[in-house]
Amino acid sequence: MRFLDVAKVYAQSGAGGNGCIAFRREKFIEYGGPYGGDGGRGGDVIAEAVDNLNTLIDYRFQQHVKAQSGQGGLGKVMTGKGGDDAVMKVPVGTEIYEEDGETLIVDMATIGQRYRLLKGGNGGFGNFHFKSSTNQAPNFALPGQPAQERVFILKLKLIADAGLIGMPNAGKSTFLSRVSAARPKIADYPFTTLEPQLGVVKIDETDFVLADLPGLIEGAHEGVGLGDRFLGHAERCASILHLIDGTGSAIAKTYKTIRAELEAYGEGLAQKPEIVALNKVDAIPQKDLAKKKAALEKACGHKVHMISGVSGEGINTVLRAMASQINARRKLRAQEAEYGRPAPQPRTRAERQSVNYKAPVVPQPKVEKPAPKVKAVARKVPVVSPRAKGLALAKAKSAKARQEEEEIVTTRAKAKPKTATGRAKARPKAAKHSNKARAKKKSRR
Ligand SMILES: Nc1nc2c(ncn2[C@@H]2O[C@H](COP(=O)(O)OP(=O)(O)OP(=O)(O)O)[C@@H](O)[C@H]2O)c(=O)[nH]1
Ligand SMILES: [Mg+2]
Repeated sequence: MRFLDVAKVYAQSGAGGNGCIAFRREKFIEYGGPYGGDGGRGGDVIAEAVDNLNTLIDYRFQQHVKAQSGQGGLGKVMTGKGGDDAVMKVPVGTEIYEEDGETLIVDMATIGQRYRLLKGGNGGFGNFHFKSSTNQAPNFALPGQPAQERVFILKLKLIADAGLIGMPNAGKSTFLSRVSAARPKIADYPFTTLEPQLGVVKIDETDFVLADLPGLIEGAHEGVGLGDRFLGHAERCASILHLIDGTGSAIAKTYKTIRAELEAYGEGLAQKPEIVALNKVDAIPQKDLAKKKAALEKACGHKVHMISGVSGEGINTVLRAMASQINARRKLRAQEAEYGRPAPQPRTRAERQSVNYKAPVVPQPKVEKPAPKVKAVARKVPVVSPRAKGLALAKAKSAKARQEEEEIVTTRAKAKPKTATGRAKARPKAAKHSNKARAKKKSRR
């Protein structure tokens, strides 16, 4: 089966069914009234990631995906049948883009993931829906919503844990066939491998998927050779094994050429940690071995593995190095999955009211709170200038003196005149109430 990793698909959702205009006509039932049902919903277009697909080849032959339209409403207030959804089955790792091929809509990265790409139209309301006291015989209904249609670009980025990159004839396919049960084509001419090949590798306790990618040459980012489009499959890899043909002469230059292509491709590929291996050591003369290794180490700036895909030398060491990188990422992903899970939703009222309803109910021992410490707060002493102080003093003094004076006056006024016996003198009677005054009044009359 051919490998296809890019496909263009025209998709259309189902239109909604029209509402029905009908009236109830029955023997002995007068004024039956409106009786038309609603139209059925149109089907959606849904993308689903499935396990048993490895290529988008199906979309080479089926480029149009259409969901069913909803049926129109019927009399007796019968709703039309809804249209069936169209499910686009894609391999895990497929990215779905807009027609421009740049705007990512969804990344179908997990098995069983479903995503609605297009929504089916709603069915129109039948005339039964519009009956009211003021319009008891509506003779109209609504049409169903139209279908949506769009073009999608599907790009498959294989979910391999590790990828093999290098120049053509570096021995990538030989390496894959040595470490896995995959049987890719091997030959001593460039571009033997034209599409990615996958194999499952088992080392110690780790199983991982290794992808053999077609060879890269200088200018691949400009489309030279097979171009760099297969590098997309290395984007998701946790580990990248860079193989260099040890029998060649310009080893450092070869390494730098591939690095330049990774840089030119972008997408963070050049920043990924890589494992560098000098391949075909079985065919390198012993005297050149150290020199070539040193040259490559100088070019890449880190450890270089010496391996041979034919004799199997150094292969297990390289696989262990890859497995440790893969395990580190798997651990990270597991932690992400554990901590990043959606929070459980409270279902009952008591749960909703409780702040942390998932926390185990453990009786907590009572801890007596220590008395709160009272802090000594320094009083603020207002800063008063000596002149203001003097003025305030003088003011206070004069106020005091005035008060004393007032007190003396009031006590004097209150004090009653005393007789020789010491008793207070009786107050003189008012003149008009005295006997003399009365006698005077009488005489005047
Ligand atoms: N001596 C020796 N020859 C090797 C080794 N690995 C690969 N070869 C030979 O190198 C040639 C190319 O090997 P492939 O595995 O097809 O190389 P490739 O990197 O897959 O090449 P492309 O698919 O064209 O990119 C074949 O003739 C292999 O027999 C090795 O470890 N030692
Ligand atoms: Mg090959």
